[in-house]
Amino acid sequence: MEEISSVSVILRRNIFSRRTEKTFNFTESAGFRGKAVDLDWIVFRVGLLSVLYSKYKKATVGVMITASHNPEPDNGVKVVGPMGEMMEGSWELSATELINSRDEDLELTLQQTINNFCIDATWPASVYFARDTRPSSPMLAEALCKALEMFHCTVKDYGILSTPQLHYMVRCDNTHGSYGVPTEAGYYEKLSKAFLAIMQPESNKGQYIASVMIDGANGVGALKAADISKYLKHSLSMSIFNDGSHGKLNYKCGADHVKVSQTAPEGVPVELAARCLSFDGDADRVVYYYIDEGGKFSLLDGDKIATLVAGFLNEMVVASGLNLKLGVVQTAYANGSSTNYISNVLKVPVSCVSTGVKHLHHRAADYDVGVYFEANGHGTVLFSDKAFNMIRKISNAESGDTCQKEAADKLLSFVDVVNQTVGDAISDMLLVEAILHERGWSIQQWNDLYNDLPNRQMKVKVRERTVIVTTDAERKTTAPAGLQDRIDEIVSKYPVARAFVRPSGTEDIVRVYAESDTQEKADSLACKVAQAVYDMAGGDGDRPAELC
Ligand code: G16
Repeated sequence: MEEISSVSVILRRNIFSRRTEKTFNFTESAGFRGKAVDLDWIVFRVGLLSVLYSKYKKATVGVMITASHNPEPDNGVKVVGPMGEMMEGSWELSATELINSRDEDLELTLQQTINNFCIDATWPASVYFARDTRPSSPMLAEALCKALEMFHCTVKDYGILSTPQLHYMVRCDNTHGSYGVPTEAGYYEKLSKAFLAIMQPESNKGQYIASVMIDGANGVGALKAADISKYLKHSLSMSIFNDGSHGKLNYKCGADHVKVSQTAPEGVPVELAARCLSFDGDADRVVYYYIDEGGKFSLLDGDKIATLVAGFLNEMVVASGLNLKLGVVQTAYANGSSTNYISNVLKVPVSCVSTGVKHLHHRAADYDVGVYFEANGHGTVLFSDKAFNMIRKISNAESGDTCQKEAADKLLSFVDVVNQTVGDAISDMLLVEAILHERGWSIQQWNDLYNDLPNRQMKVKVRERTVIVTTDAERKTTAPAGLQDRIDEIVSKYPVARAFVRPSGTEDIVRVYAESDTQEKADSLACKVAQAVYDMAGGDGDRPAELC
């Protein structure tokens, strides 16, 4: 590939040259994240990677510039595969090598990637990209463009999009429109048409059927929620707060803040019993919450969404007369009560995988209908081709059971409300609202399905977080030596307790999760486990015990 030599020319001019000796990791789910000021050269290299990935896949791929839930000064970059999935795991190593390669070796590393993956260099690459609302994103988009321009590939710059919107665009392009139209209007039209078919606002005499208060995390989700509201007629009234007009991205607001702190965000006048929800910075996560009559804050996180969705879809599948395998995929963060509810009340199979959407997405694809949600609110539903075709067949049948046909018709609308490419805060909100409408439930009735075990998450700063190595879907550690025994010993002193630790893939910290039968015990357990991590894994800075 002759274009590769122009990479060296650019680097010789000191543009986008590697500016540090530090080693970086590129992960499939989170891509790469760090302080935005240090990232232009990394984004440039990810641009080169995306061109090779497109040639390898012989399809359009995507690049999203975002650091999602991270603070505003951070930024990051992710690569999206042709069907809207995350980049293949086998490319993670090459991505990491490309980022860490010395400038003088970059040409060779690119060539090695071409050889390793037997890439047809003549294939015309196609890369779609978008960015979130961070002030640093335009500068990083320019670095990306510089890489793409060198390869004469098809490039489409969507400007500001939510992460799931970009995933949707890439899939639409590669399925030649059968998944949808690869424009923002196409996205809004697809979702809203399906939502309106379920909600039927015309029957409600100009009154809104449902209403929500949205915390947009001062990010892209606020803009896109305002856009789709124009398509939703009187089906859903949205009051949007933290819309980015003032206030910092993800600061004391947004899905991650609400989930971890288990408190309402700043900037949202949470009203009694109102359905409130928070998106994260790139609108791929959503969590719900409300204040009850006793003034208590209740959080309905990804686990509550998964149980609502799985319970409803399971009933619809049965009502359609179909024999489809429906299952739920969770991670170790899933509240123990949710897992019990899914297995013992819904009687639906549930599996646990490592953190990161790509793990959940992959496992969910084993089911005909796979519902996956991380407790943090990141998730979606996958309908296999088999499931879709069977549902459509019942729906299109000219004779047959009317009730089964009605259920199948409805299921088809649900299929189209869902963005199956990746977790999508807007699509998930519509999915939840549609199910609550079908059930006739308030947020409190939804919450009453089961009681969460009290739980606590903490962060521990250590010198090198990769010293923590995990196994069993991150529920146990294998290193440093003795840490798991120490955690087991601590946990054994608490009733109905569980705790685990794992290195974060998006921040330079170790995460601790603990649950027990009271909030005090969950807090105390988290503190003790955090202290064990600090003591045994090279703690840095404040001792957790002092923060507890
Ligand atoms: C990203 C992934 C999520 C994952 C999260 C974990 O979230 O997309 O699937 O749950 O990272 O973060 P950590 O490894 O720091 O716990 P997001 O929303 O920030 O892109």
